Amino acid sequence: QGYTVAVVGATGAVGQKIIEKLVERSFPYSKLKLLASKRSSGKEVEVNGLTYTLEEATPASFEGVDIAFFSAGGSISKALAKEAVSRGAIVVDNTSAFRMDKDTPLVVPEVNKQALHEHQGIIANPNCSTIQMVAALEPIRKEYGLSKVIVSTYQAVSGAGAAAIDELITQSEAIKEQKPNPAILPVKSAEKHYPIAGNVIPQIDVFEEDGFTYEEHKMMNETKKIMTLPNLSIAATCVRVPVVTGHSESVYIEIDKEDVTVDELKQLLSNAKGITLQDAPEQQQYPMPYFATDKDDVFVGRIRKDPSNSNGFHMWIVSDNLLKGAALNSIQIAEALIEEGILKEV
Ligand code: A2P
Ligand code: 11C
Repeated sequence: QGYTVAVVGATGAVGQKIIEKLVERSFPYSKLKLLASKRSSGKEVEVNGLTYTLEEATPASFEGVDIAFFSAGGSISKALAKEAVSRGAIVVDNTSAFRMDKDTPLVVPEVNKQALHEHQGIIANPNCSTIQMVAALEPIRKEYGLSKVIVSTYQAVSGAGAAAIDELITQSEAIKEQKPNPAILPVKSAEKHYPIAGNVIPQIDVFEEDGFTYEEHKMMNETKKIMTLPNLSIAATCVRVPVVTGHSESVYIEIDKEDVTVDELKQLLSNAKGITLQDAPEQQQYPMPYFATDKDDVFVGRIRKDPSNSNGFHMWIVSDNLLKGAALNSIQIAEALIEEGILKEV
């Protein structure tokens, strides 16, 4: 007894983590449908001791599915998510396809679980760099209010998919030959590609008219929507670094309350669910992506008061972009749908 679960993009960097987390967290599934492109159709994968055959994702794949996790790119979600909903499934979509639609809840459960009740069949999982930031900022907003955010990211290549991981590894192994032949980063469809090994690329996703990239717009717009702060002053600079997994963020915030101390912020964050405070400079203790990999929590450290604004604080936020940034948050959304009685009992 349990739910029929589909994973679309089951062979991808995030899809594989979704499968891992379904098993690890004992998600109550009785049937698992692993869907990918035609290229993968017929391949076999083992999950928790059982062998599954990958199928091509088509509208008919969703017959009888209760919950479908989509992580195969925005165009696949646009083509198939509504097909899944029309066949009775609830979709948790990890792409940007529906995030800003007014009828689509955009959810980080510890921030806005109640938004799930408004769903019309699709629930959007936010962008990875947004999730870890709002998870860390929500306890602060709740206690002290939040008026401004300026964030610069240091994002891992796994955010750009399995092929980008291969690109970094291949280039790193051949770094002395200096013939990197970049083909994926910064944006697969863009005219120019740059090496990522030994480099830092200040472009994630495509540029928009105002000079910000789509990734930067995602961070700004999604944060306002999730935190229900439409007038929040927020700006993002998103940067790709040669790290396989784990996004890092330098975040400056301004809060509404006067005279809050660094120790009070630390105390607040150390009690927050899903947050690990790693902030002991005297012991060189601070979050790093190397150590955040394969961990569920969002790690926060380097908390300092701004030298010229007593309402301003700086901090460093790190999390595994494939877990809390993607797969884990998606599963937590599904778990919340069950807890809230939204996903029908089976
Ligand atoms: P496939 O391995 O068959 O190409 P990543 O984000 O790591 O690049 O992974 C992308 C995921 O999206 C993979 O699982 C990939 O499957 C899947 N995918 C790509 N194109 C399609 C498609 N047309 N239909 C369904 N899944 C797709
Ligand atoms: C990256 N944040 O690191 C992106 C990946 O909107 O879900 C996630 C893209 C998205 O490249």
